[in-house]
Amino acid sequence: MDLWYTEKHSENVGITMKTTKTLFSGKSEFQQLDIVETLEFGRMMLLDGLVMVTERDEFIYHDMIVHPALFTHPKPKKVLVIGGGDGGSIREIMKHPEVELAVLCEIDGLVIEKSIEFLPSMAAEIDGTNPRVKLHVDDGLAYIRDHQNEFDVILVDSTDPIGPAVGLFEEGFYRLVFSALKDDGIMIAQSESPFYHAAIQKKMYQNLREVFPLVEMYQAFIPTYPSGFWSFAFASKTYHPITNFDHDRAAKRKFHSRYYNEDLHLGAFMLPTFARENIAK
Ligand code: AG3
Repeated sequence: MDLWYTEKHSENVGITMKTTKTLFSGKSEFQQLDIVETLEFGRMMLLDGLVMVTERDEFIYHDMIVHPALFTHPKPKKVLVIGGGDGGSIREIMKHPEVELAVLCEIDGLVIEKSIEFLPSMAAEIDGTNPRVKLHVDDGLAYIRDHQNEFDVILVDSTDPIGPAVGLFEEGFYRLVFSALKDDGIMIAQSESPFYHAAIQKKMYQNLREVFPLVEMYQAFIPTYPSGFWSFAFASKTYHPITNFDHDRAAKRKFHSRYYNEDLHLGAFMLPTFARENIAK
């Protein structure tokens, strides 16, 4: 029997993968969670039917949500991840020796629990054994409301702006992130596909510019996300991702990264014209 899974990327287009078994399927208080085995991309986690991560291409997303900010900030000691319950972002943050503490604030405890069980290559650092990692099962909005002037870097590792993540794309949330950051803090947020999500990007970058003095977009190639062309927002109080980039520290990094490198860091901020236009002031 052939079992194929499709995520629709628009009314008329989708990505389809052959699957061999379902490892977990269940509903939490917030969303539907499925973890399936695919032939081409290894294990895959879906939230409300949308591809969040696959074992084969998650390295691209997690390299790119973490390393550009951590090699731009001169001393990233305290980092917060909002969302990211699969643990992939925390795994990459832990490769930076400057980081003393990484806090994961994920709204859905079931995502953490099932990632530890079925996605160990991502979740290894969130199983409670690393003293540099703290876990909070809480709404990101509620969490940062109680934290001011505390973090060097905040990563918003969210789903699409539908369901529980809607609030994470709004100006009010960005204001809370701004105050939770120290005076020279950086925020990174996944910012959807420039190809399919122009309207979402326009609003999101407008909201960010209301709050942060410096807002840039950078791109990555992620095969299993809509169009394969994905983006991240770099929002910052002082440091610029190119002029303040610590090229030397990135070039001498002591870990292997299969997507990120010191040259790609610069190239990722160069955008095709249509992507630039999505976020034009
Ligand atoms: N964050 C999900 C990005 C959105 C994917 N969208 C989609 N498939 N329609 C991934 C979290 C990884 N830590």
